[in-house]
Amino acid sequence: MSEYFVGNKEFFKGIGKVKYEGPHSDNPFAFKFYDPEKIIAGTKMKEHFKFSLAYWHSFMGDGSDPFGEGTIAHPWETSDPLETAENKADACFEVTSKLGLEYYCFHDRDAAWEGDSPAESEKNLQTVTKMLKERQEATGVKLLWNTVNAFSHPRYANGAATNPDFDVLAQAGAQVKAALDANVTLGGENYVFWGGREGYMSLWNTDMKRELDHLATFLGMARDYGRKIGFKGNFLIEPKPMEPTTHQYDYDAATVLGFLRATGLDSDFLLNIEANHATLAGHTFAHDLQLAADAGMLGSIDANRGDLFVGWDTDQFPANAYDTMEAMLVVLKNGGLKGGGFNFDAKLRRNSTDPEDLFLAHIGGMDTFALGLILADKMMQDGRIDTLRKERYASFDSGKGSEFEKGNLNLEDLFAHAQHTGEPQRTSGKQELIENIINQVLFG
Ligand code: XUL
Ligand code: CO
Repeated sequence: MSEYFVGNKEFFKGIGKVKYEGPHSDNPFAFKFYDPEKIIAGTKMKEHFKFSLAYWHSFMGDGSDPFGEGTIAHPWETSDPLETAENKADACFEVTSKLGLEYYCFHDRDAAWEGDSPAESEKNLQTVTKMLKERQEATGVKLLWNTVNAFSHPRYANGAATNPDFDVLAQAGAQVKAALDANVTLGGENYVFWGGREGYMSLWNTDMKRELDHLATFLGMARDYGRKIGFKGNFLIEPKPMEPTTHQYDYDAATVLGFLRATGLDSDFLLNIEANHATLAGHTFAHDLQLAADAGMLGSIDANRGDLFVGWDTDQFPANAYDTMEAMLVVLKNGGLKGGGFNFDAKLRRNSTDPEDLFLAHIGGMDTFALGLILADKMMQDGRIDTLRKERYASFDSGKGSEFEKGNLNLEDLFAHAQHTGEPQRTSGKQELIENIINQVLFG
């Protein structure tokens, strides 16, 4: 038995603790770039990231798609839900410990099973919470966030907190109450709301205003309950533009920021930005990160990647260092995330059927972000791009431009200034130069 085995059963025998061996190692089970203790930009790599495993993809995702059944074996699945839950808990803490992932995330229905009533479901979750707590204590692995699955059960076909039927909304409320209780027992650092089916498919049968008002009231109730039972972390909203509904109320970072500010929820709720959700909304990952950071509301990250040739949420493991470099530039300049971490909301491809693939995927994801961090730091140290960007706005640093930024001018002042200065000189954005510098810094 491996020295890193922590539960009752070991599911990935033959795979031991994954270590850093550096960029020249040919060991597929070693990190090439992720060196947890290494200091980059004044902070240990592991502290920059707080990497997390996603229970749902790692232990529930079986490679099935709308065209075919699962392809990936789940040795933890049995006919007894209690035994299956315990097996999954063992698998979770085995994988996190062996990979050096310091955190995990789960939905209520990933970890526990649904009962015949809210009280029974709550009891099941409490049973599993005990198992998780024991394993957290044995390994030191912590809960980054948990959430509820209020979208898979048929009762949620018309949404959860935005369902037109109050009885369904109350079922979702019961789930959130039990999940917040579990969070506090487990010392969860954040709590997530992803929209699920909070949106609509046809405006003909939808009262959008009423549904959005209900969502705000529901989120406020969750906040109040969480604070009452001692939850001190951040509530996070995870934007997504589509899937499963046509129009999701939490479309993208800008939409969610507007909603939180309009409803006064912005003092307790931050954003959890997912790469593939940003790209589905027609933005880059960095765009949504930057919006959240500029608002002081960048809470956490769901680290994955989409396939730009495919128009849906493919939830692939990160592998593109150029994208992670852009993301890490935003995070570094923001001074990190506000209490969150990097959760691998990512799944294996349908044809990645070897048990070891789960390890290789996480190693790749962690290495790609580590590489992104190293490159972002290099870019910041080079400094040329930051200087070019700053210089573009030099006209606002003094004179009338500076008066404008301070709010000291009116429209007549703009008229007088325009009349006085005449046609402005054309100024290049220098995009090609910047792209050349990026390649030089990365590969030079
Ligand atoms: C769905 C998604 C979810 C959330 C948690 O696209 O990203 O897994 O992260 O509910
Ligand atoms: Co996600």
